[in-house]
Amino acid sequence: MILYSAPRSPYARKVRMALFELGLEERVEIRSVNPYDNQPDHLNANPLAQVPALKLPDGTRLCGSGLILDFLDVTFDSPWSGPVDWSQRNHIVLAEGVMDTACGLVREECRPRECRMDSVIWRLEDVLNRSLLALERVAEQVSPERAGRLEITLCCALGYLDFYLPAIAWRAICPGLATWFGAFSRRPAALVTAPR
Ligand SMILES: N[C@@H](CCC(=O)N[C@@H](CS)C(=O)NCC(=O)O)C(=O)O
Repeated sequence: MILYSAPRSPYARKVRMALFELGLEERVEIRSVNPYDNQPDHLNANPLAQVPALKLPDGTRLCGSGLILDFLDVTFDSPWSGPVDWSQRNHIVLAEGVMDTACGLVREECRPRECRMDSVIWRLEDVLNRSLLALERVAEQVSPERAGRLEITLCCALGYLDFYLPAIAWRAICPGLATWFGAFSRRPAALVTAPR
């Protein structure tokens, strides 16, 4: 299997963490790409020009972290397989949304000052705060000993905030998640894949 990845992408990190937690890291060749370089083999794997994308030995291409985690879940005996817990699935969607919103904020803040739209930034910050507050309620359900899909997604979203948006004081509104994140971040899969 070939994984098209980028060292600082929180979406690619989700997949790399899942592979590591499943003990599959030796079975995957990681190809680090800059999505904006439009490398032909990357575009061939993902016409959206995004990472992550996974190419299977039979040539099948899987685009996006959600689909790739679904594939790993179904194909390998993942710790997050089992009966569907809809409330937990909703929290996973919220954690994915925090990642999307944080990426949107970083993109907006990277624009030249005169092109930035304060109204967009305020809205994204508002969404981030509200979603983080909602996620604080799962602090009692997550454990540093379990690396399920919710934990992996949360870790990558919060790690992205720390790395790219350190001014967002999420620990102040999410003390429970902050404690969990501190412990979960010491797992080998989190250490090996941390953005740097
Ligand atoms: N929904 C996708 C989002 C992937 C994504 O946005 N990846 C970013 C890197 S963090 C990317 O490749 N951006 C390049 C672009 O959109 O042109 C997923 O879950 O994997």
